[in-house]
Amino acid sequence: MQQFDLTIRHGLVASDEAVFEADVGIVGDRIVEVARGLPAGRRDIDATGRYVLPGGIDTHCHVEQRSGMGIMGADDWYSASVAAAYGGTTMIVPFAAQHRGHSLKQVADDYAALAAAKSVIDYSYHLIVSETDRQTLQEDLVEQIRRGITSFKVYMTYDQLKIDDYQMLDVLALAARERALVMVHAENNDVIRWVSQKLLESGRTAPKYHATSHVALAESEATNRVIQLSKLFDVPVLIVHVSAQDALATIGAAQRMGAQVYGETCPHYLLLTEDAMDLPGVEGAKYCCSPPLRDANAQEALWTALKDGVLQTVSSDHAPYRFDESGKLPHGDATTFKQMANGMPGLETRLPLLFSEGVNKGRMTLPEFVALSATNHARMYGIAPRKGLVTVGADADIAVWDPRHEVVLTASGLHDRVGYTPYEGTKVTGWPRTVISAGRVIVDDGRFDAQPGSGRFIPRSTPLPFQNERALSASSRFFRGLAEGASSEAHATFGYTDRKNQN
Ligand code: DUC
Ligand code: ZN
Ligand code: ZN
Repeated sequence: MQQFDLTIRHGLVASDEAVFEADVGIVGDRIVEVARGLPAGRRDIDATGRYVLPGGIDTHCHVEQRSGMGIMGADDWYSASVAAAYGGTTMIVPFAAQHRGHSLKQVADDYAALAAAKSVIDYSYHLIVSETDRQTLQEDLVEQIRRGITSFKVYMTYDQLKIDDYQMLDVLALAARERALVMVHAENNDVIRWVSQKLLESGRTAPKYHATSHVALAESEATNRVIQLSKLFDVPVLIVHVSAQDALATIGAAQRMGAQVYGETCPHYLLLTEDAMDLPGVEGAKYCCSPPLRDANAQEALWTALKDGVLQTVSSDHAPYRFDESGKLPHGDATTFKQMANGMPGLETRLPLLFSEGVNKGRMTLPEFVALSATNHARMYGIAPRKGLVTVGADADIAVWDPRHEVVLTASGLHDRVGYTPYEGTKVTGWPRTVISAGRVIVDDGRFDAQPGSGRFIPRSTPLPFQNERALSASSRFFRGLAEGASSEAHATFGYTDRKNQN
């Protein structure tokens, strides 16, 4: 019988479909057996009374990245990956962000070097694309996609990052050709700009006006617009950080009509409301994110959308801005809602909150938790089958959860460098007590053991939405061809002629 380097025995293993009693045998960085009655390995973990789950994958977090406003987050690849690991996450996929005028290739190369030097867990990254010139799209982006960076984010808002509809069409056509997943920050820039300007002119500067300016219809309008644009090429899009009912309804309706649209939400939209921003002074800035927190009805709709499959992933959108002049408050107490860095920390708390509020409160099953925290991320972003399930052949990325362990969340008890948590004093039930990354036990009952740079870059393959080949309509073949500058004869072979397209 095979000698294992590591075994996890007597626990309940869960996949995205089932929960079953099994032991897990690991050799090197891989899972080599999942079966009952395995002998103890060189190291043996007793998982009696515990859940043995795939390590979480966080496909939306901001690490060592400058925001559109130019504000640097407090976490680097080391602190972010340590915090992620403590919270049961064994792979992160943050963003290499292109700011205007910068070379996408240079941005990606610089970011790769930072990650390689510091991450303690496996990683990849997406790109943020803010330029749509030929070099960016046809050269640099294509090169990155081919080396395994198969997703990128674009913004429909923020003057410094946003692309317009014309640019969006270039991006979507490129994504269709290269089979890369476009992640969209969908909010209508002009609605936000107009409302913000009027609020500021009338002296309404407090944090709570952030929510007023990012009104829900700005989100649903942009969500609808990018879905419609994606239909020109029949290309998948994923709407990140969905916060409100209208946007959800738009996504659900488009899915029912056959559009390839996917969605993500985050714990803060499920658990906090905009009331948190209405605190004395600028305290509410801690809860300022975009899109903003909404209300209890939105929360209910989001929980339902996770159950119904309208949304596929729950990510942290960890945005590590400190509550001081380096982050949230560039002008101290005089900072207006328009000047505050957008976003809140959440890498370490993402899974404990989802487990406690989701599984333990009966809002989702354990397999649903596994899907939303790991398996769906792996599939959507081309990391499956290597990661996202406790299964033979997969990387040994595993979190052993004690479903009854209680923790009161405090900033000082967490491992990021943000200095505050939006969940200060919140009690969660259920915690990942042992965390294994590629066969290494890196968190063991509060003790951490991994060196900076020990995480590995994971090249990603084609995202799942592109693997479900489906026949393209004549129209989308025509417009895909048009994007490539195909001749009118070629168009005719697509079965959709120039004449048909004249109106
Ligand atoms: N979008 C994000 O994805 N994160 C933080 C702020 C934002 O606008
Ligand atoms: Zn965003
Ligand atoms: Zn984000």
